[in-house]
Amino acid sequence: MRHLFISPFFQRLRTSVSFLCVSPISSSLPPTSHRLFSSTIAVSARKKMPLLTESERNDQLSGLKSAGWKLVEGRDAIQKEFQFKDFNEAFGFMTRVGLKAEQMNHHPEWFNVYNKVDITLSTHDCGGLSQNDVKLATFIETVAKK
Ligand code: H2B
Repeated sequence: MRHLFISPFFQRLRTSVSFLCVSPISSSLPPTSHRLFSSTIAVSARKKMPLLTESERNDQLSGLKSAGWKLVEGRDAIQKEFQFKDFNEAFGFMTRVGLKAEQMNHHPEWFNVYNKVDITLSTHDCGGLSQNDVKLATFIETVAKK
């Protein structure tokens, strides 16, 4: 059985690796005849985020709770509702959070009506709260305060 070693660098990235290859067209042709071909292999392995440990929960969720984040009943997730002056401000906030979420490849569950944005954070890959939720919630707080 063959094993493919994927370094931690690639585990954190979903990336693609392209390579160029030069190979003889046929053994019957002179060795100077070559064809070029390229190929792309996708390295899509991603490191699974672990759930927050008990001490991480105590240390890192307490600050977010003071900022108004609440534990969701019946699932391992946090939730907070944000209110803005109008839709323009709410949508500007969602745009900034959305761009960060895409950069992190970690996306909020959210619901917007006019000037309100209700956000729930949880990590689907591990079925609960992970460092990604703490990181995104902390970023959301900095954006909301602006
Ligand atoms: N967002 C959240 N909140 N949790 C995840 O586990 C998650 C995500 N995983 N965004 C990512 C995308 C995964 O579904 C894709 C396939 O990379």
